[in-house]
Amino acid sequence: MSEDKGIFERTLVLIKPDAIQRGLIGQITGRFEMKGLKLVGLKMMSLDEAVLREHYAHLIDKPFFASLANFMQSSPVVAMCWEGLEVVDAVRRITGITKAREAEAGSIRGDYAMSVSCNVIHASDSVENAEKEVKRFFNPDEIHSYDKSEYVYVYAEDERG
Ligand code: DAT
Ligand code: MG
Repeated sequence: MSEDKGIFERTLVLIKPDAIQRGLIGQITGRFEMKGLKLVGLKMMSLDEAVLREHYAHLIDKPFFASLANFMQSSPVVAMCWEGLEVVDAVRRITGITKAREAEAGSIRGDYAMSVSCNVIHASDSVENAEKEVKRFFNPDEIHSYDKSEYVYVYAEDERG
C-alpha cells in the first residue's frame, strides 16, 4: 500500500478503573467497534508499579504521579489492541483530550467523563508509542490475525491494499 493512502496500524487502549467501576466497558468497546476498527487483542489485567512507571515515565516527576499510580491500581484494567488504517490517530480523536470536562462532545472522554485523571481510557499518542505500548501489555501470542468480513464495507478497495 502506498504511503499517501495510509498504513494499517495497531494501537493500545486501556479501559481505566473509573470506567470499570461505572460499568462502561461495553459502551466504550462498542464505540471502537462501531467505528469499524478490528479488535486483535483483549484482556483484563492488574497493573504493577513497574509497568506503571514505564507506561507513565513522562509523568514520573509530576506531583500527581503517586495518585495516578494508585488510581490505576485501584482495580484491574481492560487492555485492548485495535487495528485499522491510521488507527493510532483515529483512536486519539475518538478518545478526546486529557481534561475530560473540556473534551469534545462525541468523544469518549467528552461523553463519559468530567475529570483530568479519571478520564475513562488510555490511548497511545503516536505510532512509535503504540508499537511500544502494545508490546508492553500483550505477548505476541495474545495478538490475533484474522479476516474481518466487514472490511469490504469499512474500507474502499484501494485502501485495503
Ligand atoms: P493522555 O492520557 O491524554 O495521553 P497524558 O499522557 O499527558 O495524557 O497523561 C496520562 C494520564 O495522567 C492522564 O490520562 C491522566 C493523568 N494526568 C495527566 N495530567 C494530569 C494532571 N495535571 N493531574 C492529574 N492527572 C493527570
Ligand atoms: Mg498519554
